[in-house]
Amino acid sequence: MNLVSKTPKTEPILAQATAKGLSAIAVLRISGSDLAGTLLPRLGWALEPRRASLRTLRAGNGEAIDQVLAVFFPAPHSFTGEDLLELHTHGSPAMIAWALETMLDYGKAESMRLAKPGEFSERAFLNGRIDLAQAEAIADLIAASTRLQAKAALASLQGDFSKQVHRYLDAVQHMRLLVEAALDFPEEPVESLSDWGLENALTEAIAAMQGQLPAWQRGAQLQQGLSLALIGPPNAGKSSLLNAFAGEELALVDAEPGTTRDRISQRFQWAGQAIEMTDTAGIRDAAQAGRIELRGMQRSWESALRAQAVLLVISLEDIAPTDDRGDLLQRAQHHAKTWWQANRPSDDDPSMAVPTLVVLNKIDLLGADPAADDLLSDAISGGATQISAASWPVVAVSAKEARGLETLMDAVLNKLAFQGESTEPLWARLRHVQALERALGHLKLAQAHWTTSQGQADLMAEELRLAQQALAEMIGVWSDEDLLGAIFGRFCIGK
Ligand SMILES: Nc1nc2c(ncn2[C@@H]2O[C@H](COP(=O)(O)OP(=O)(O)OP(=O)(O)O)[C@@H](O)[C@H]2O)c(=O)[nH]1
Ligand SMILES: [Mg+2]
Repeated sequence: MNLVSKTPKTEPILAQATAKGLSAIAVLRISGSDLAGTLLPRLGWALEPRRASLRTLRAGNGEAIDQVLAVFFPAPHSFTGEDLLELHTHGSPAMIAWALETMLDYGKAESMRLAKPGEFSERAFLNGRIDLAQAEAIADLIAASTRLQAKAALASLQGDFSKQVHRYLDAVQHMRLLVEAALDFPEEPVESLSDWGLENALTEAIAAMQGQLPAWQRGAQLQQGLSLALIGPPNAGKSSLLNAFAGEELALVDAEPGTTRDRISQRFQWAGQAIEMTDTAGIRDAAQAGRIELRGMQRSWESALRAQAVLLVISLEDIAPTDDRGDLLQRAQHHAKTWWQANRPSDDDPSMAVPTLVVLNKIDLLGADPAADDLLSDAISGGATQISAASWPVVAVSAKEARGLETLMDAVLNKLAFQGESTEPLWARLRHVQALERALGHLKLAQAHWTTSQGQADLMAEELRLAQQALAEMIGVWSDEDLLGAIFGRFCIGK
């Protein structure tokens, strides 16, 4: 069912696979259909497959360019599926430029050219060495900015992700066969499809895919990074909190309310998770705010809407004092909710739907009060200080002393269901999540056709076909050229 047009691309391609600039060693890669019969003889090299050999690379006039380590991978057992030559040269940019030029000269007869970004991986895909999801995993592995991302991408490169998609594909393929059979034998009553297990197969497939969807969504989030917005009244310590997480003085902090006028975003890593945190202008009664302040506040709400979770920061100074720390947190939660009710743009504002956590800041102001120590030590151990019953957990922190940050981040990840599930997130891209959602949608329609209009096997057949198509697009057994161009265009050159 591979519908990808396999136009043979014969011209050899060449690229520096390592980063540009001065380095000890650089790697040049050449892929082509018959390097063994063309390039190698011209270089005057006989190379044992997959063995490193020390050779002198010479220009056309015989002048020595460099001592190189040459490794030859004959087709089809190479990364690209073609003949692949790797040269480990020394890392002088001038020398590398000379080596590349020389190689292009040697390969002139076959129209050797410099590779486009991702072209080696694209050939690997077109030659069936890897599927599309694996090709994307390579790009993600190269681009990974956290260990967790790298781990997830590697698992996918090794085929974990593709295997799962194949299982869904097999299930849908099986259902298609049943329905097509029913269409081919119209004299059979359609109810017999049920006897053949179609109904069950549909229910099972939907349940399985539905069950996986959150893990995929988390994987895609892992890929993109988790976005958090700091929202709250002026002076609560939002900017201080951003600085505490970032570990540097990014945003201005001042005792004067209204210090922050605009959004400031910072990316950092937390327990392997890439996080983008946005500090926003403090929000207060719009009637009292000036023109610029109003625009800043509007941007704060926009940030809340775009974030995956809102950290509603309030100050201990705004909570009526109490010795009972459970009570204190209750009051904090109540205060936060009242504040939100009074200040949100409108009742049906969509930012209301964003998962929210209450951050009770400035807990250090309780001073040497043993209750404060308890609160913080509890907060640090993630104990009873989080009230999650009312769906807005409260976490006590001190931005000034950078305390309680870990508990806060744990609570965020918990709230977003990042924890407690498999510690190995499944690598997925937004593209995959959307394709899975589409496939699910079609299966549900097929199910609806089954229950509402029994006998409409042709309608079911169409939905199943579309579901299969959506799944197949993920691993590239059914892709169009535009999609491929978009995917491989984002690769590094030399991959
Ligand atoms: N004691 C104490 N003071 C804090 C803490 N966090 C912030 N502050 C102080 O509170 C004041 C306001 O802090 P900011 O971080 O500017 O507050 P903000 O929420 O960004 O304020 P706006 O930008 O005006 O909305 C400053 O004087 C900070 O030093 C804290 O954890 N403990
Ligand atoms: Mg601020």
